[in-house]
Amino acid sequence: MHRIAVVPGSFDPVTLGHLDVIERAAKLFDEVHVLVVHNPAKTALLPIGKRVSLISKSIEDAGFAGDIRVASWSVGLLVDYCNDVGAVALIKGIRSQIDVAYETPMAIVNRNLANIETVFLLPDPSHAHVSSSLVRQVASLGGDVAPYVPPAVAAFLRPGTSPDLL
Ligand code: COD
Repeated sequence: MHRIAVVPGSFDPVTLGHLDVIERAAKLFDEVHVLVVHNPAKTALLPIGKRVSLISKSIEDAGFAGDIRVASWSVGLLVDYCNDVGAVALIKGIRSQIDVAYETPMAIVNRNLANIETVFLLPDPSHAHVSSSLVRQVASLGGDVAPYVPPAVAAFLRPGTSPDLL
């Protein structure tokens, strides 16, 4: 059986923690869709299309093995996308008990809605403190985000990058 999993997120921007989870997912599933989803609870830094292109470039640069596709979704439930592409699982990265508490109710609702299982993956501990919101804050104050993000994102967010490009 060809098993498809979806790795959803805001990815605003994609971080080394996200990439770690994407690489682990690609080792477990035959096909992985990295899905950029607008989270209305967060104020966005990058437009969706730019997030998609930065993820694609970062995956290509990292040279991950496996069938990894990047897409975006804004028209309904996450599980609707899963059903559309025939995915059997959602993948969520877990950094701490806070992530477990945030993700568990969504995992149960997604299973009730469409029988889609959620798989929780732990990143390498070196990425456990990394978040997109931290990266957005450091970048907006002119700091260097290179330790937390793939090179393509660091180059894009380097101080001096025109806000018009964002
Ligand atoms: N290491 C490992 N994992 C990480 C790291 C890190 N350093 N940083 C983030 N992650 C994980 C997060 O825990 C999360 O699982 C994922 O990566 C994405 O993180 P973000 O911050 O990019 O994205 P979020 O948290 O804003 O999630 C956006 C979603 C749209 C995925 C989320 O809001 C969601 O699942 N919404 C459900 C929409 C829906 O259909 N609702 C109805 C039923 S619940």
